[in-house]
Amino acid sequence: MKTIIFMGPPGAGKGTQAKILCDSLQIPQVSTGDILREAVKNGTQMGLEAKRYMDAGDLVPDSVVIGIIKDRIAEPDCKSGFLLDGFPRTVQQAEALDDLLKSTGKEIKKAINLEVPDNELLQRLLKRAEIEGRSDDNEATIKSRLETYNKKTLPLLDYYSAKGKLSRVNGVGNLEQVTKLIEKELANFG
Ligand code: B4P
Repeated sequence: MKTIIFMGPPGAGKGTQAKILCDSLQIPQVSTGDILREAVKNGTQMGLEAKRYMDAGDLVPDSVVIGIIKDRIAEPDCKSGFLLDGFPRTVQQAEALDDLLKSTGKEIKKAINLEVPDNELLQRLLKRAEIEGRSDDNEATIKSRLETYNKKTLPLLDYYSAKGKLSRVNGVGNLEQVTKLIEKELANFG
């Protein structure tokens, strides 16, 4: 069962690498960021609530994203595995995920953390701002997203390390180089 988590600071390349890996592993990419942006675009109640947090560089409340994941991984395409891109982002989300999986006899096999220094992250996200115009890719919000990451998401590394599931991967380099490093970490797992 291929059950993988991609973690890392904003702009580390989670979404970029998740797409590549999901194509080759033939499992769905489950990105909470993409699901939330779609809800914002569609103007749903959940999207309207989420937008306030996203634009401020804060995390959307745990109860909202845990609900999203619960529904999404229950869909038929997730039956034989999935790659979670950007979830969990807090210890509470990780614990809820473990409980959800346990109830269906599954567990996370590998948590990949993509590591990129802050100055490079800032450059990447400012560049993306020019290309895609995402409302949370401006300098003030990026800095606040990085602070949120350090405060709320970094403790997750200890969480997965203690379970022997964490792999730290250097996210600096061209796309192919980073993909190769991730593939090496994912080799030999069922
Ligand atoms: P996400 O959508 O997860 O956004 P991200 O962290 O900015 O993206 P990512 O790391 O995937 O970067 P990408 O590959 O695009 O979250 C957005 C917001 O949603 C959060 O701030 C939060 O508010 C909310 N949210 C999402 N999940 C949540 C959760 N679980 N709980 C609570 N709130 C949640 O790469 C960035 C850029 O770098 C791209 O332009 C790319 O082209 C470039 N790039 C990638 N790899 C590169 C490389 N090797 N070299 C150079 N450039 C590279």
